[in-house]
Amino acid sequence: MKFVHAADLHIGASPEAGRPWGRERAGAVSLALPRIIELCNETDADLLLIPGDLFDRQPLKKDLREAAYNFSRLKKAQVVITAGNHDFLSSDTPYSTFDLGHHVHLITSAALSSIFFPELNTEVHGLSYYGRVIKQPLFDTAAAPHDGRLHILLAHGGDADHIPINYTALSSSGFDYIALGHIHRPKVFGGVHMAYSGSPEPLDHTDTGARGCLSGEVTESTFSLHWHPIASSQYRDEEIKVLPDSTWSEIRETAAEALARHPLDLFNITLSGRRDPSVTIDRGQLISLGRISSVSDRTIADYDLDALERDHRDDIIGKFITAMKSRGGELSEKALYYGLAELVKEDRT
Ligand SMILES: [Mn+2]
Repeated sequence: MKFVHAADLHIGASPEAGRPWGRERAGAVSLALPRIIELCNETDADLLLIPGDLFDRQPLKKDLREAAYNFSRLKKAQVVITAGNHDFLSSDTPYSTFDLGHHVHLITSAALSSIFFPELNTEVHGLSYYGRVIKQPLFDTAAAPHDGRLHILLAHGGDADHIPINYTALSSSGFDYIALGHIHRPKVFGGVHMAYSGSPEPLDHTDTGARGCLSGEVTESTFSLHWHPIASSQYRDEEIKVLPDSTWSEIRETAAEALARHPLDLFNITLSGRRDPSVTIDRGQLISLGRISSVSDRTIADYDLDALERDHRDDIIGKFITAMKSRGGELSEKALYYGLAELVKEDRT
């Protein structure tokens, strides 16, 4: 049985909303499902497994119509979906009853239940959320029967408020594959048939690294799993080391060069090191270079300590320098520079 495992598509999410590249990011999120469908067709998959948060919130009819159209492009695969904590089911959501296609199966049960595919000799188990929070470890007691069928589990969760998971217990539950959802960073568990596919597109600036989905094949005796980085871009953490003689233009140029190296990607810029006290880090100017999602300034002003101590020997600045110098150690040195930045600021006002 060949499968594609994709979770946490969060259709309808608009990361980076309000930024010039926000609409493009929203477009990338909505393009993930057609890409996954394409992968199903290319790999000749029998099943598309979606363990939760296909949608970013309870879907409207128009969201469901779009999804149904995408699913109609599948040449062979049948789809099994469970609802997660974002797109949880309720009595009034059209999600529970909408016809997504004869080959698309939403498991609507709040307790573990299953769908059997006789032609694949495969039974897919799962449950759907009916609220944002489930604190009970509903998957820990799941067990696959020994009945000659292949058993697959869809499991959305893994933190205290969203079905906590004992991965050791789950890995010995006898399932031929456990398709996990909810954690957006992909994770394949070594030695056991269990994985988080992660979200196919990064959804937040902390989602650094490649994003995509998984494909695999399981038989009674063999198992394989492949990673497909299908995301249109990724977040990168970029550190710019500032030196006491770096000018602002030079710092800005270094950031621009990093952007040019990965023109499709998004950046979290961290500035570190010692800067000339007259150089001001202008976050707005950096962000206006484009595709910079966050700027963190960890630079400290590089003061001429001896000159300052001499010039200010009768006031608090000089006394502070003398006191901190005598302490020694890396921490005191940091405290000295941070404290000095504040004192000098006050001295000027
Ligand atoms: Mn989730």
